Amino acid sequence: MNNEIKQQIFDQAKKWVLNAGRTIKEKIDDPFDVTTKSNPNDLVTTMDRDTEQFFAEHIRKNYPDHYILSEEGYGDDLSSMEGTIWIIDPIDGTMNFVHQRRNFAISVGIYHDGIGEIGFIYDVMNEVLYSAKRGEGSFKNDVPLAPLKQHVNLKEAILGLNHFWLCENKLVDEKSMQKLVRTVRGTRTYGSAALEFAYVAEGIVDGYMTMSLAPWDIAAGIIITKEVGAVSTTIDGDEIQMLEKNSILTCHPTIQKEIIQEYMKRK
Ligand code: 2AM
Ligand code: CA
Repeated sequence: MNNEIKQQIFDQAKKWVLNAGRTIKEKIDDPFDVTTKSNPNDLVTTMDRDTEQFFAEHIRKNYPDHYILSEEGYGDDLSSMEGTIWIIDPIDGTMNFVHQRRNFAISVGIYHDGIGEIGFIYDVMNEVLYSAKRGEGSFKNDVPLAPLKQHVNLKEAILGLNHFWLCENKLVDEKSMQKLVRTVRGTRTYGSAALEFAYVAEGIVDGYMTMSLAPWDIAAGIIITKEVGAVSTTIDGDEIQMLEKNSILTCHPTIQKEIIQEYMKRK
């Protein structure tokens, strides 16, 4: 993707993200329908669907040769990362949206032939836009984010993770996770994967780990964190496959190996 086209798509996508955010904020106190999807805690609202439809309609009209991979059904059924693909979560953190009316984000990652080129994570209620173009750094409301500091000691790190890691589960040894929680300085659970990625990019959290996320939860976050020097892999240290569900460890590079080797004990 050449720079001129990239800039044009970036400017256009930014306008749509801000517009969609403004609409959500204006309607935040309106009643909306809540239904469940894969499980009783997997929520979707009319706002999720309306926002995704807004993006899909605009993308299809303006970029008919682009593809869409998205959460609520307005996207394409894709089997390859070839071409230009908009990977969209209209509301990441729907549970927060429903219960708290805050701490949710719009997440848009734009990939070209499998390479992450443009990312937006918009914290709607705080009106904070994280953005990145590949090779040009990341920004928070147009102010450049500093590259991550040189070194992080795991003992002084704050990690984003939820409490399921510590419950008995089929994936990892919870005893090993308990040891990790006792080792680090602190843990946080924000409930929006996109915002957790944004906080890693901002350097206010040193890592974020999660057991299973869809492409739209991570697409923008991977681009925005990479630009400041964070690394994203599965919890086994493998490359993320964007068309599948993945476990995720995104963190400062100096703690990545230690977390994987010392604490991610598979069952
Ligand atoms: P969502 O709000 O867009 O569904 C919550 O810990 C994070 O995990 C959110 O980013 C949420 O995204 C994501 N997530 C992905 N799949 C989920 C599921 N099946 N149930 C709940 N949260 C899910
Ligand atoms: Ca969502």
